[in-house]
Amino acid sequence: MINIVGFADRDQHVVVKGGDGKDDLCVVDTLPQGYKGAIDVRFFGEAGDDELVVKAEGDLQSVSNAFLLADGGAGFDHCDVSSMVKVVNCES
Ligand SMILES: [Ca+2]
Repeated sequence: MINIVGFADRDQHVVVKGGDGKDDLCVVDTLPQGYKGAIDVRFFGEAGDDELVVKAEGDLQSVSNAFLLADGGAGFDHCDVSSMVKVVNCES
């Protein structure tokens, strides 16, 4: 489980890579009250059959620009994401 807790006055730029093998990865991005920055969170399962959970929570009202990605990569991957997250290469 990876928790991302941003600062109210800073942009977020995050890349997580699972590497080879079967990964069970969970990331929750909790935005503080009054967050006005940009979000760029990219989550890669890479090779193997992965379980990816990517969620954005907290104060999303004033986010200036958001890009959240869950990319399962090769293998048979399962993704569970919140509404803002773009999903690619996930089979279920
Ligand atoms: Ca994969």
